Amino acid sequence: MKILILNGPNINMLGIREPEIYGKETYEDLKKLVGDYAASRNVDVNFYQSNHEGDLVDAIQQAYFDKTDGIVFNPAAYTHTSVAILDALKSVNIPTVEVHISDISKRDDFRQKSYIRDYAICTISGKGLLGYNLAIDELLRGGKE
Ligand code: CA2
Repeated sequence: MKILILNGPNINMLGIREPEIYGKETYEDLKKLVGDYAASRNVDVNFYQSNHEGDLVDAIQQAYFDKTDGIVFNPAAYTHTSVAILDALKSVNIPTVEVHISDISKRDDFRQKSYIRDYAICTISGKGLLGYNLAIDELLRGGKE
């Protein structure tokens, strides 16, 4: 099974600021944690992070041409704003799990809206970096191994 681990704006800043919300681990730590877990589950993972909405749209479209089986996606702030990203997901129709490191249900009002939630097969929020591994499990349960 081939999974894209896709992260939106500022996720590359993990561990650098706001550790009380997002923890002390860095984006490199995240890649190691998820990469090791994926290997243990015999899953082939690709990581991509961008601070740019259009680049995330391009990555979603590329996942279709690469015959990617599933997407683990933390759209970060674009969760709450981006119809373009929702449309890209709909256009490729690849099973997608929405992940948030923090529990967005307990945060600001503007974080309560998710354009991705209704499209995603499920949303994992507030489980820290472990949420990405739980998302892989969800895709393995729902997708082909
Ligand atoms: O909890 C999450 O994973 C979020 O998707 C993170 C986004 C936020 O806009 C969403 O509402 C919830 C923000 C990512 C910013 O990451 C930072 C990392 C270090 C320092 C500052 C921001």
